[in-house]
Amino acid sequence: MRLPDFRCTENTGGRNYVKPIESRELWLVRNDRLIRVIRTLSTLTLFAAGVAGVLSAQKPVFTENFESGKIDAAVWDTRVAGTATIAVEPVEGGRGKYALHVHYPDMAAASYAFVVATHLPETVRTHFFGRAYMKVSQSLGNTHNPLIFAGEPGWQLSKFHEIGTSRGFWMPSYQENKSLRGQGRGEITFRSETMPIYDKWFLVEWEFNDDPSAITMWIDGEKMQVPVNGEKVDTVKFEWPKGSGTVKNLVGGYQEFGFGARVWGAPPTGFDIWYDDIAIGTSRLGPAK
Ligand SMILES: [Ca+2]
Repeated sequence: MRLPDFRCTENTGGRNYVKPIESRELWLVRNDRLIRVIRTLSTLTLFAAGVAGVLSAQKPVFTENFESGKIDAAVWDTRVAGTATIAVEPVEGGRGKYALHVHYPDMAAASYAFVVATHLPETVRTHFFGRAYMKVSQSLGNTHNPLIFAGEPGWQLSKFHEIGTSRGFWMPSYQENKSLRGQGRGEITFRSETMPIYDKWFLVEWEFNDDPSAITMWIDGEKMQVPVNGEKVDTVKFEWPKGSGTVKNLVGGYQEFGFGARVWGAPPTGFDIWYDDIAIGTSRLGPAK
């Protein structure tokens, strides 16, 4: 490398002289600083790549914003019984133009309407986080209303974790709906003291775990506490059969992810529920970007 010309002229007391060595040293010091800056930048670049890797790991494995304007049959199984209906429709004031709309009529009995995603990857088989924006038209009444579930194949005759409501409050639960009554069928429910927000879009997030079996929920970013044995807890845990000590593999792997509405009983007054910007991932997802 050719060094620059270091000679510089100073005027001291009317005499000019040259100080080449000092300038050369200065150049070398500066060059050394430059190398250190380059090394620091390289380290920062590697760090940034690491952060990007972590962030990409947080990307959802599944998203649905319904902006195609229809229930995509390649993504969703539609499971409907009785008079409840489910469809993708334009929604004023929603998230984008379209959302998933479930209508549950007055006095409807033995009815449900769900869309179920069945092709999610192995990475969310045992443990996953979910997010959805929801709007609920009015009180969901006192009945037990399953709304969101994840479980083994075959819903509604399957084992699954569920988010529903009961007596008008959010209620996470474990459901063994696979076996016949008296032959293992049953449920573990934890009714909260938190009501759904009505007539307004809100964000619901959840963490489902099959090892150990547990559910955590957030409403508009705030962790929902649930009373268990007189104490408020952030996470409800399941043991099945009750008293068995078995707390893992209750669901047997999440292979179906369902969104809709069902009512055990017949609500005097029907209701409407909208879902939008649904996402599933391996870590907490937060609001839609
Ligand atoms: Ca939408």
